[in-house]
Amino acid sequence: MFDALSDRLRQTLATLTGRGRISEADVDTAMREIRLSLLEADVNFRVVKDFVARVREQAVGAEILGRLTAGQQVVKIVHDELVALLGVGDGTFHLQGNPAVISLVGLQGSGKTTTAAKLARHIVRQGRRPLLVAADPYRPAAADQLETLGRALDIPVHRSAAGTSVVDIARESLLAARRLTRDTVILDTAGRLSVDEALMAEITAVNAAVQPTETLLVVDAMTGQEAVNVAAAFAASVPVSGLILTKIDGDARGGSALSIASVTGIPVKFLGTGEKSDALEVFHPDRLVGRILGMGDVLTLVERAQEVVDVAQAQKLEAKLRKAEFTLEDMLEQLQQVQKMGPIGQLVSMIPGLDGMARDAQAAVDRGEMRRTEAIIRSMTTRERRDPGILNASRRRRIAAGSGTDLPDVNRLVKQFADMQKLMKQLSGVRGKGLAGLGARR
Ligand SMILES: Nc1nc2c(ncn2[C@@H]2O[C@H](COP(=O)(O)OP(=O)(O)OP(=O)(O)O)[C@@H](O)[C@H]2O)c(=O)[nH]1
Ligand SMILES: [Mg+2]
Repeated sequence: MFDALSDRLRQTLATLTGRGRISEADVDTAMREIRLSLLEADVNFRVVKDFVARVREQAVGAEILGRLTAGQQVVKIVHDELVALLGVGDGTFHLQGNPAVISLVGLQGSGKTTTAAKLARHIVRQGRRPLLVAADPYRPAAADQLETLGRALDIPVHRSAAGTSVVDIARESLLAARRLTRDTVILDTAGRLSVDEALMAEITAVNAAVQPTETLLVVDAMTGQEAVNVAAAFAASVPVSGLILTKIDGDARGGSALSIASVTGIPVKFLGTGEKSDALEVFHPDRLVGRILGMGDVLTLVERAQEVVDVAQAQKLEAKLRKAEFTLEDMLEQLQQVQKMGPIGQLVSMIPGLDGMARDAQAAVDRGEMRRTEAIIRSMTTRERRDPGILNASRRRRIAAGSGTDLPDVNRLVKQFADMQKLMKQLSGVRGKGLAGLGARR
């Protein structure tokens, strides 16, 4: 679905990364291209406007312009802003209570019944025991469809006697769940042709009667901006806790998927990617953006790093980084960790936009600079390690002499440390979830 957008964005960003230094005019050209790509992909125009303004503002900051690898930094900014755009609100899928109640709502044909089966299968794999509920009192065929799906997955389906109200169906299904020792109830409600008061009243009544932990709005991504309007209308009258975008596998341009969370303020929780019961993906904004921009596989990096870095330590480090308390002492510890990770050039090159740094890092290892770095840090006082800002010329000379290195070596390290601090801050700033956060989620 995102192919066209992906191609254009990649092309635009490639012209930036190809160049060492970029000017404000380069940024403007790139922003025009990005704006067009997004509009062509059918992203809501207001969303596009804000997005481009935010990216431009950061990209034009004096810190970036004219610097080497500036283009790559712009890529990073675009990446982070896209993640922020998609990652609105609390994306967790909540299953509290026994039984936990999940209600699926949405317009006719949006994919509720199909998605109910997909969700049931999804949570079975997490060790739960779902009960599917045909909560559509109007069409017996709807219950038949759900029963067929349930049978194929070996998941029981509850249906009440014809003519039972939705609220009563929901209540009865809770009793059925206890009887059948099922811990999760998934309500497949009736769809309507339009967002009307009767539909909203029904959803409100069901919510009051059985208090779902999740009221998920199922929207058809193929309907483009209409999907955004529908979601906004629902959100305005009933408490919707999350969105499920279906038919992402279709040939729509994907713009609704990119703007819907930002416009409605409701997090996307799942994507429907096909008609089969296994075609459901947990929504990870960072991964989708990675796919669209085709940049390095940060998650692979995280996995690799996790194999050697103890999670608790990583989290402690991350907290320090975020509070800018990361010191040279921590760097010393990190150096030792990094050496355990194997070829670091390879590792760092998996982070988008850091190819140049990967080469530098690998070269540093090859030249034995890690050991020299260690010696320099060991020659510092504790106070100096914690606050390199106090390292004036005479202190630096003393450290150089003490570690058997030269003044330029010390200067370089202090500068590298400052750069590293900046980089780590960027890395840990991915929606407030840094390396440890990303890793711990898996
Ligand atoms: N390609 C594709 N088709 C889907 C997806 N989700 C649902 N469909 C198809 O969309 C059609 C409608 O799906 P249903 O699950 O019946 O929709 P519904 O919301 O339950 O419809 P009503 O109960 O009539 O309101 C079916 O043909 C599904 O196979 C998806 O993610 N991808
Ligand atoms: Mg249905």
